[in-house]
Amino acid sequence: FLKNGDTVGITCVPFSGGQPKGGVDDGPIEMIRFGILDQIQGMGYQIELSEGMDKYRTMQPASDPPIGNMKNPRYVGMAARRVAEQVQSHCKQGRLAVTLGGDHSIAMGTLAGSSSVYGSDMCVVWVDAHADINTPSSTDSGNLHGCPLSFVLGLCDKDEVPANSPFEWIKPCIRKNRLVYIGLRDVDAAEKVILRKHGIRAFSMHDVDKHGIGRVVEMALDHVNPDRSRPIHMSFDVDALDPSVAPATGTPVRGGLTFREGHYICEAVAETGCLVALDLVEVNPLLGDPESLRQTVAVGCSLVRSSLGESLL
Ligand code: EXY
Ligand code: MN
Ligand code: MN
Ligand code: MN
Repeated sequence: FLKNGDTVGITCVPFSGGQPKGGVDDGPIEMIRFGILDQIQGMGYQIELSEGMDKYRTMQPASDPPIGNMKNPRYVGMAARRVAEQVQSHCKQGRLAVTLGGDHSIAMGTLAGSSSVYGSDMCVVWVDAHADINTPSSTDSGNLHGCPLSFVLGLCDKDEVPANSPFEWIKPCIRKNRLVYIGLRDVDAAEKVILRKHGIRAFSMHDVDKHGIGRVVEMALDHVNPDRSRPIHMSFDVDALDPSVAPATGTPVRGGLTFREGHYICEAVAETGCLVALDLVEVNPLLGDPESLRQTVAVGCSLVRSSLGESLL
């Protein structure tokens, strides 16, 4: 799909309401300071930036008490809805939609937005240490960055998303057999039940060790996109990488992807020519020393460039 002169539509989402740690809302600005916009243009793309990124901070409601276990539900629901509109607008205009987070709760918006244009044939490659598939009732932490997939897959019961819910606007839009995970290693017991019940395919770090990253990516793509003809939305949580590679993130889990394994996934997806949307989330510049920050921001930018085909010859 992607050619020199094509347009990348970039949405910056300085948002941290899906989890308790401040700082992840500065992820996008740090990536911009590091030069991500110039880097993408330097690869030959035009760029279009969604407007009003500051609005994600000012739209926080004055009062936002929990609904059930869910924390900041109105803020998360409203922000994700705006993300959905911005991503949808890029996709409608044929731009590759790149979204820079922010915590991973914003993916309910990115996926709602991209799938509204590409339909239910679109497949999702979710690269993460975590499964992010808790439902409003299964989440122990109440942090909505651990829940985005349950909403877009339509796994929530009616009483979990009633008529006046902040998430009522999210329609089931991703098919269970069009979702595949790579990198999992910290999955809640309730999430394992959900994955098994719905037959959702997941390649954990155990699978990466066993088969190697080349084979894992091939099997993952064969599952969701056997002919390499369907549009792909990749949602890349930087905590999929080992904390030695990406230390500045809110929920690090040891035993993660190496620098090369992470990049290999991006390169292989770029190689399909099917990428239509990319999320790069959970970079938290406040966590750790200046060198951890620089390293994490740098690797985030480099994963974006690889997904846009930088390393293909
Ligand atoms: N499964 C845990 C929870 O639901 O709280 C941890 C979720 C962490 C989510 C990070 C961003 O990927
Ligand atoms: Mn995540
Ligand atoms: Mn994660
Ligand atoms: Mn838990």
